[in-house]
Amino acid sequence: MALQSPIMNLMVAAARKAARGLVRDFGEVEQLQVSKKGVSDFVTTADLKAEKTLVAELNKARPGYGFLLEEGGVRAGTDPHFRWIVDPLDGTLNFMHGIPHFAISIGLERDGEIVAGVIYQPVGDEMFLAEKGQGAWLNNRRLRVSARRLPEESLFATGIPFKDRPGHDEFLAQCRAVMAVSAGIRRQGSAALDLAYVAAGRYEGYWETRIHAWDMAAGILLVREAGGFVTDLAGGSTMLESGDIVAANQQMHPILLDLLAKAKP
Ligand code: 2AM
Ligand code: CA
Repeated sequence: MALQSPIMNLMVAAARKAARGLVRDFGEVEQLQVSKKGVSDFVTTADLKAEKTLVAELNKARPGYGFLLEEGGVRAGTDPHFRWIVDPLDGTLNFMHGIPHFAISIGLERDGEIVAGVIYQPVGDEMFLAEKGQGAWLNNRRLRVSARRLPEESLFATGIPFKDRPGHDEFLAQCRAVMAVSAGIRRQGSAALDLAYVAAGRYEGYWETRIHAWDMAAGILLVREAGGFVTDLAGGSTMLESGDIVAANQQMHPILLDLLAKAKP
């Protein structure tokens, strides 16, 4: 592994341990297709177990740090400076449907700034790592955002607001605007992996609205450490609070911001 600091080693070990349980449970999902309710309860349990493992592992090594957890919410720590931001299973709907595109995301915040991030896709064994000032990595390979400069050659990722949430008309307008100028749009169902893929140069850009801090904390650092730009929809830095995020390489970031700003339902 290219990034070898104690904190990275801890985050990687915690992610691998929680992933073993998730992969085992993922293998069971296909057996459970008989009842939809059965699958959803099973996945909720898998998700909670993974979160418990992550909390236990991280807490063992850094007992004072607080947590912001997708399932467990805020857990205050005794150290006021550090906080883990954890999504134990990003891409839950994929997991539930037997689609192997899901990940564990762990971000570490120091005084409000993300300083370390791990996104682990266990089925493909892709470990995305970033540490502030140390670059972004996929397993042992240093990552760099894509060098494509033309929208018509660029591939963008996004996410669709869940059915019981607002924002569908805005989303459709945004898609129309991006579709009209780009090579294509992907909607793969894991915000954490969408960001990791921007860092890896697979997508030129990604945007989504109304998501959560745990979906994006680690991914924000990955994209920035790979040389990309990350802002909210207004070009500011309220992503974690607003839930709106635009991430892209240097050339596509202003273009994507402009397209989204002009897209009106
Ligand atoms: P999850 O799988 O942990 O639920 C899909 O667009 C991505 O956004 C996933 O990473 C999903 O996380 C996340 N997400 C969180 N809240 C969402 C919402 N209200 N609507 C759509 N996606 C949401
Ligand atoms: Ca999530």
